[in-house]
Amino acid sequence: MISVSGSGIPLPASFGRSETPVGLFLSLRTANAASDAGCHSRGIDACGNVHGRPAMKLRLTLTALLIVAALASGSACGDSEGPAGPAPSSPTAPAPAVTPGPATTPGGAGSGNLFSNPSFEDGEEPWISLTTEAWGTPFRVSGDAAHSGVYSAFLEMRALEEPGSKVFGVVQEVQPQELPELISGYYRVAQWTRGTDIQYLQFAVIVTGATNAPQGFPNHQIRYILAGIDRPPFAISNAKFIFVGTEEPAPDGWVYFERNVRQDFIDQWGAVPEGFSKIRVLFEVRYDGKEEGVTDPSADVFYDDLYLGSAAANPNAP
Ligand SMILES: [Ca+2]
Repeated sequence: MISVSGSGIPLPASFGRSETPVGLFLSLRTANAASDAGCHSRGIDACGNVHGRPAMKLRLTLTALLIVAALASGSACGDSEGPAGPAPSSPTAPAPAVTPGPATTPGGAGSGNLFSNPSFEDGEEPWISLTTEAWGTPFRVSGDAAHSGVYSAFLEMRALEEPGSKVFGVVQEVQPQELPELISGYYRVAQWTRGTDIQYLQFAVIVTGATNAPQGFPNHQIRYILAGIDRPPFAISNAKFIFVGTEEPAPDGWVYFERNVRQDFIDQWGAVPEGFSKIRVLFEVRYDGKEEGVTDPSADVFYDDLYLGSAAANPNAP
């Protein structure tokens, strides 16, 4: 089974940050346990609350003597303190892991589109490609093809010798208060060389932090297969697959796609997600389960005019 992060679920940046200060604090405590002077003079920050408060309140000679005696025993800032008590606050303390985002991400030209720069006419931002190991060459904005305007997002899939998965995609995160109703857009496949069984186009909707969804998952996903395969590419517990198209992609020509995301979450996960912190949407071409040394899989794929919003305001309706 492939990792649940296969289509891009990197650990949030705050995850790593939150550990560093704790580790640093433990290091300081360890160091101070071996340094009587540092422990005693720095009070709360260096030694923790338990030892800090009495040292500040009581400056009686007897107390000082007792503390010196305790330090001499090696226990004042040592393990006897145990893990109780939070890490000390400091200017370098990490921000809370979850902070409410803006109500909405500005849409394209007041269209009600939750995606910014949905037609790639304003450069790359805020679209990104992920940088996890499974991801290949990042997308780039290209003038070689466009459904509207001059530009589109270009994904150039090329296979490496190494076995397994490789994802080529363009991604945007939004933070609406409610799950949008509709997702739509266009893709165009300019070149397609099948070189392995599991080679396909998909878009994926990943909802993080839903409070009313089945618990025990890092997030809740629906992966929409657009072309290339007619069965799930692998088992993954936190994703449902919907097959929008299962044929080999037609060469050239823009292909329209749309799905009612709200209805799909009801059908697949039992409810429209609520209370979530963000929605990540990924548009991809990729392969999975490739054998080592096979370098035949190849594709040139464009995405353009991507939309996320109400069905009534869908500008892509053909
Ligand atoms: Ca465009």
